[in-house]
Amino acid sequence: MSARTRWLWCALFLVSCSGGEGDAVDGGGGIVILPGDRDGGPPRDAGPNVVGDAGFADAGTPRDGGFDPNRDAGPPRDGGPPRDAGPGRDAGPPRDAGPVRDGGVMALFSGEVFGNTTLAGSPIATRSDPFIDFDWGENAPQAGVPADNFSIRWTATVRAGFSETYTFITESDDGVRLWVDGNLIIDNFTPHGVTRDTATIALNAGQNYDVRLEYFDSGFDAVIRLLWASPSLPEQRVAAIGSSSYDGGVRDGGVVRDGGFVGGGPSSTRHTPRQLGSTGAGNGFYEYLPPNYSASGAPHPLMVFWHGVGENGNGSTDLFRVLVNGPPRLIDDDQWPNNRPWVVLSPQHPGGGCPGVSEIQSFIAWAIAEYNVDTSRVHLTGLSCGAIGSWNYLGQHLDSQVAAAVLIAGDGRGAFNNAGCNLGAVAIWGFHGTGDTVVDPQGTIQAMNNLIACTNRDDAILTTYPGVPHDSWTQTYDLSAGHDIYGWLLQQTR
Ligand SMILES: [Ca+2]
Ligand SMILES: [Ca+2]
Repeated sequence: MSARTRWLWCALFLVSCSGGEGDAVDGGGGIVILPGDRDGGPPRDAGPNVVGDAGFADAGTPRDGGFDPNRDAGPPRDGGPPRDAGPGRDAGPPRDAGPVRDGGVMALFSGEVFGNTTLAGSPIATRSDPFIDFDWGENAPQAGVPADNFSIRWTATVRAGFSETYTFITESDDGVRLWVDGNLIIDNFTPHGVTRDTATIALNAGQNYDVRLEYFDSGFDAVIRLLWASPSLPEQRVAAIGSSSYDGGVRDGGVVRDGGFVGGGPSSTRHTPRQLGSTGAGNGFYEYLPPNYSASGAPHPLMVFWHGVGENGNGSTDLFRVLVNGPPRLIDDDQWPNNRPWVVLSPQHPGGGCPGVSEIQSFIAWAIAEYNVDTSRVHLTGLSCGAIGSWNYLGQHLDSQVAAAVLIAGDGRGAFNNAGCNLGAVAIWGFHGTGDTVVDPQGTIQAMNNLIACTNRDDAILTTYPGVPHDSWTQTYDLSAGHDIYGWLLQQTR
């Protein structure tokens, strides 16, 4: 969802979307949902140490006896060669040869481009697009195609998320016509300036539909967009459905036709909602695929992000809440650089409370089987309730799936009590604002200091933000606090 859409939603539903969630936790016990809001706390930069040192909140004197401020500044403390430098870690044959692995590829609109306005003759070029959303101005749409007097036919398969009346919307300069499920529902194949056309059609949840859009530009500007909306679906670009394993074998709309690799546009173009029930996962989730991801290429690291309690939801109509904070927000806002190599999955926890241990374990297991990912580089991250659940998961499953975790404003005391120094098998970087009145900062501080005191830890880092309230995640995930969590995670292997 765009930032605009998100704020509209926030306004409509009176939900705090900047902080996004609030929860109170009594040492891993019961959760109390508060009207939490990061704006309710003291100003983020009011702490004595925050402003002075380029805004690095943890640059000050350690406040938590035993915490060495240099721990997160120097080279890796194990002093040895990088742990992923050993021979052969990635040298094996692609692990994605099996039939399962071709899930998760992104489907695209497949386009044929013609050198006239009537789609006549043979195509002069082809193209593959995650969305139809273009304003080419007076330029040509691509190399080898004229700037005027061209036409494009796009085809794809889409899937309805709801059994509702959908409105299909085109914005075009010049002509457009649109078929859904074989029905010509928009027919404005005439020269014109940018024009919005709409048509409605009833669709059924979970059903696949063929979409064909034909478009031409006869001169001057060239614009074409394809959007849809329903009572439950905010207006947004139409996305083709995502993978052969989800759709029963419709592969030709997808990456197979495009050399087998996902494209390299802005991050949001590869971010796809996967509603509960549309995949084999136990949660609805948002899926981000990095550029060049493919089912058969080099495996990518996997990041699994768990949100806070305010973003809990049913995994389908509520799924967009996942976009409120953390990596999925950055991805959706195109603030996620293409050189971050992870497949990022952001599941939505249903019901109340925080995600459970088995819920997290099962989701990761499914993801590892479904996507072409490097199982030595599975990284877990979460904020608030998502961090609490992740801590609890680590306390039981240690490094059986995960190499490292970045856990923000959570509570790891129960995990340490459970696993003791064995928790050190996972590299953990814990963050907490000391002004947090929603989740006790000691939940992170005590757990991390206990872990740091262990001799067999892999890597353990504590960063506190003096005076910062519950929302310490925004400045952590967007790197504005100056801690390169992404670079650090990529160094961590299992
Ligand atoms: Ca033109
Ligand atoms: Ca035109």
